Amino acid sequence: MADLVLTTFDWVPEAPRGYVRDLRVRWALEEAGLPYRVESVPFGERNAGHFSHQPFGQVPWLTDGDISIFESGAILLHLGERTDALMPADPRGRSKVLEWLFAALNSVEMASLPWALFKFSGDTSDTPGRKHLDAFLKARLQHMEKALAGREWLGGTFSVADILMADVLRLVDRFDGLAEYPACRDYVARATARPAFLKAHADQMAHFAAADEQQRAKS
Ligand SMILES: N[C@@H](CCC(=O)N[C@@H](CS)C(=O)NCC(=O)O)C(=O)O
Repeated sequence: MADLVLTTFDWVPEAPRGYVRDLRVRWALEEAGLPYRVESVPFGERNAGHFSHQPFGQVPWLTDGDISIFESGAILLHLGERTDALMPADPRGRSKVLEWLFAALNSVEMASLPWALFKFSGDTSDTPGRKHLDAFLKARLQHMEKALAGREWLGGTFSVADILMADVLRLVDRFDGLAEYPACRDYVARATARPAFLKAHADQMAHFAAADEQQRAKS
């Protein structure tokens, strides 16, 4: 089996720690029990080598032997195709996972990310654009609340779609945006109680803490 190498930043500020998207990939790799190692690229200076793997100068990307893949959704799909632990092999089960995987990214995160960026920035202005964003997210969450009521996992069994959807909703929960959506909140709690998530999260936090430590040792 080819080596799996996940690349993330060497350091990020405190606020996004625990939410950097390499976590989605770590989580999937831990769920699947696939061995991997983590490499770092500078957060500050993004060189041509970085852009050759990730054309927006972002993280994460994954190399699987001589294949290099960017976009967390594409990476999770790639891993899902390697193991039933992340995506069922039968066409019906697979199509369920695919639709929810794209829904997480293209229907829910499309609304939740701009909303969360306002929250991160501390901007509390009540502009028409802001109200529009709040309403956009609310509409998506109302539908997710119905979709998740009485359902443990989106595709029947746990899959990469749940990794993406739970990670997307978890960021909303961080800013208390799920207060009126108990099924969404329970789903996030259920997903993030999984040992694979806990390990992935702890490893990401340790990765960035080690960078702080190295910085302190140098100064
Ligand atoms: N759609 C991309 C987004 C990747 C992304 O936003 N990465 C963030 C870290 S979570 C990043 O690299 N931010 C630095 C930047 O945009 O310059 C994915 O899901 O992989």
